[in-house]
Amino acid sequence: MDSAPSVNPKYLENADQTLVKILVAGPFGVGKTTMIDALSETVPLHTEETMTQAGIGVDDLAGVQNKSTTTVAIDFGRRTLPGDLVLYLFGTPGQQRFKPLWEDITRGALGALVLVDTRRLGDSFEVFDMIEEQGLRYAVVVNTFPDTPTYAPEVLRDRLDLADQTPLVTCDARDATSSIDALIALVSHLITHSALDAS
Ligand SMILES: Nc1nc2c(ncn2[C@@H]2O[C@H](COP(=O)(O)OP(=O)(O)OP(=O)(O)O)[C@@H](O)[C@H]2O)c(=O)[nH]1
Ligand SMILES: [Mg+2]
Repeated sequence: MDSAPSVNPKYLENADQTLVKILVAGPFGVGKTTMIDALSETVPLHTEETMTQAGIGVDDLAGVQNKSTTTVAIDFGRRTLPGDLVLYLFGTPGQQRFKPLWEDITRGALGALVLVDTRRLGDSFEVFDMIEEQGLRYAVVVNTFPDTPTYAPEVLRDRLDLADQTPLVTCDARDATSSIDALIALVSHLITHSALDAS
């Protein structure tokens, strides 16, 4: 009697993929949730809550007046890059009051995209401190808004005190192609400077 080939349903086939956790960080309203929406090939997970009058004087909406919600826990998405590199994207909340959560979300990440808004550069310093305390490699992504002032890269590097090898790119977080370029800048940096082997 013929018997069916034995298949053990308990195990999945070995997929030849490299799985990497990437952080998307930055201060309040800089475009983290927007970028994960643009990048994710799966339906992203968001934890948005409506901003109420209680936030007036606490969460500064200057420059992002149309913003009506804020992330209160995490954003999550997934993006596969050529070479079967699967990036799990974890977005943090923006406000400094969530700092303990930033540190929790950061655990196990290989690198970070740090979004900055050049209209409010000072808001980014606390995020940079946290990323550097955690020893994460990162790329800096300037998310451009209509009234974003333009700085020469060397001026911006100086203002943000960036190391020479840290990638500095400009993007529109609403645009997938632009956001993927930022992600590739980070991944190239990680491949050059860390154990990540995408081959
Ligand atoms: N013009 C322009 N608007 C943007 C861009 N990225 C985001 N926005 C808008 O800016 C606002 C802020 O975007 P969010 O993605 O919520 O920012 P966030 O960093 O996730 O904010 P928090 O989670 O509250 O810290 C939203 O109203 C977006 O529609 C951009 O590249 N250009
Ligand atoms: Mg958000």
